[in-house]
Amino acid sequence: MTDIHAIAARLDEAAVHARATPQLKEQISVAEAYEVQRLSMDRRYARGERRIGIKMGLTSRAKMAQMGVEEVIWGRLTDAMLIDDGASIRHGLYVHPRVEPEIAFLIERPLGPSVTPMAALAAVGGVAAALEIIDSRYENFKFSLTDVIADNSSSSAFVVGPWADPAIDIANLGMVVRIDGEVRMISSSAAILGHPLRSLVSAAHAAAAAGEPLQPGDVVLAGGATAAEALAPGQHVRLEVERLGSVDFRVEA
Ligand code: OOG
Ligand code: MG
Repeated sequence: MTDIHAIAARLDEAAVHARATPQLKEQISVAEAYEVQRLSMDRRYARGERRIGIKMGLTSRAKMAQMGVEEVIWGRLTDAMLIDDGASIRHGLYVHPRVEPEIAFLIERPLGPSVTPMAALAAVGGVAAALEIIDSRYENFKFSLTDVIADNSSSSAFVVGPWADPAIDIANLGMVVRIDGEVRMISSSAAILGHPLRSLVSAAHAAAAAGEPLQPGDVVLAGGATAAEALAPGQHVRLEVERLGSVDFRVEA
């Protein structure tokens, strides 16, 4: 019998000690992988972390192609993962961190499991440029669909820019990432499932189905609009999203 508690403990330890772990040998279902994720999050909550939202993953073609997984996934975000806009992260706290440009939503009204994009938008209090720092706990950043789900969809940290008016049309906004001033990634918010609101609809569904529906104050990350880039100590990363504004952070050793 597969010991999903043992898998959750192994993945949590890998994250805590920033040490890569082999991919899962166990054949588990997608439902079991989400159960592992929940159990690993329980370990974080027991250490005092608080869930503050969820992140969607593999919502763009570029991300699916980069990771070789063709399924939209989700994970939980905690207060310990939230980095202040303009602050620094410590490279040594991660296994092999990467960064990707995203759009964030701030939830203002509860969201049930089946909402239309328009109903989802009506529950949003703000939208912002965001940078997600992902860090797979698996060796060489290689994983299967169930591996990555069990690993909380590589969640490790995120930075959110100033909240902008949700009335701004986010269908097709230019997104540019500069690393040390040099343009390194260019995309559009349309790369995220054709429209970032589709990702929010998926998030509402996933969260409610897991028994933890989106609540006022929750943050939702819609997913990377481009393939992710590896981070190195000393870098300064800045995302500018047309009409929404910008967000940045630094990488220390
Ligand atoms: C999985 C997490 C994907 C996104 O925005 O697509 C993700 C990974 O690529 O490690 O966060
Ligand atoms: Mg992401």
